[in-house]
Amino acid sequence: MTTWLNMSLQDGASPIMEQLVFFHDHVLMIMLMITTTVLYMMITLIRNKQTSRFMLEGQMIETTWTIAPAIILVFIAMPSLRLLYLMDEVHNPSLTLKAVGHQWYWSYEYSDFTKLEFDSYMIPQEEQQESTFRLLDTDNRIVLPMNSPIRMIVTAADVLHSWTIPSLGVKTDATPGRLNQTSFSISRPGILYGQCSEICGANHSFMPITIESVPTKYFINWVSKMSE
Ligand SMILES: [Cu+2]
Repeated sequence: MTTWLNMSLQDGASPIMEQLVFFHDHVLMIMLMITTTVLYMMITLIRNKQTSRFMLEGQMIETTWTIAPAIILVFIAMPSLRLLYLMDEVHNPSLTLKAVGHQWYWSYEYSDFTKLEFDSYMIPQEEQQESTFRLLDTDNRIVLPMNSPIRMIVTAADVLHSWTIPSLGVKTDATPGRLNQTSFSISRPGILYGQCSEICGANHSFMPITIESVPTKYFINWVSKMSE
């Protein structure tokens, strides 16, 4: 999760998010290259007298500064498309989790098990403890096994919501009457936080998402305890 002085993106908790962070840094380097060049050009333009008795045209430089941006764009487009298609892929999942957005809480269904479903409300400020994070912790956390491919099915019951976990690189619209699919696998144990990312009404800021990523055997224990 994001803490104080944590600028830029959160640490990736899934292989996809790690790649997204690398791509972000890669694009930032290209931007740095462009902005320094443009800044240099602007300063030189200002510091020069714009007159010359001999120079009438510059075919070479004009060709260069037309083609160069196109080549730079290819270096951004290729890795971007690679990631786009990689994120869209569903690699035969070992577990399916369905999230339903409500005004204003999330409810979850583990469709692989019988009667394993629950609502997940934010813990209100009055009921906070030392260990809870304000506006981020929920009364019922999603428990998921780490290192296994998970299929997410996202939908909504009333208005538009968006199911988001920044450290997993997942953001899926929750639309009433539609099932949206995405997938991820969590690469480490821990608690992952997220929030609704679609302005959905008065309590939009108060319907957080909490994932507890645990080793598979802990997950199996949890499932058998929950479906008792
Ligand atoms: Cu919402």
